[in-house]
Amino acid sequence: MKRQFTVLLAVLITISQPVLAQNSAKVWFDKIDGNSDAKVSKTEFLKMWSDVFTKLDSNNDKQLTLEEWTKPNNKSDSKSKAVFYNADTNSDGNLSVAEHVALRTKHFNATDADQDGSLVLKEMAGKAAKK
Ligand SMILES: [Ca+2]
Ligand SMILES: [Ca+2]
Ligand SMILES: [Ca+2]
Repeated sequence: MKRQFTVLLAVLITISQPVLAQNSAKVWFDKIDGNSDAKVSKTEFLKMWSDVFTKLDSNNDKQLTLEEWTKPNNKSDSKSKAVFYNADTNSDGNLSVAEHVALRTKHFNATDADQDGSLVLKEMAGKAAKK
């Protein structure tokens, strides 16, 4: 189970890389789509990110520091830092659960091209490819 999660995390990280976008979007999609109806609802999407949050929050204080945010991927590049600082709306240097949910909700809405409240694979792959 733990190993599976690591794989999922790796897939999530990879999704922002255009070369592998199509493939990894499919893998990612199938993982999140819990009831396999070929749609990812906002609930499924946020549930998945809430699991990621818990996993990243290594000291379980319900706050992600920049270090916790970047450590698992070894990604201390400026892009993931920028995402962190943007999401830290009260600028206290931590991402709270609420700030994280707000960030992912924004992502969801941006990815949901036809605004029907669920994501299909095409919408996810399209978003990843555009980057
Ligand atoms: Ca923490
Ligand atoms: Ca904050
Ligand atoms: Ca949609």
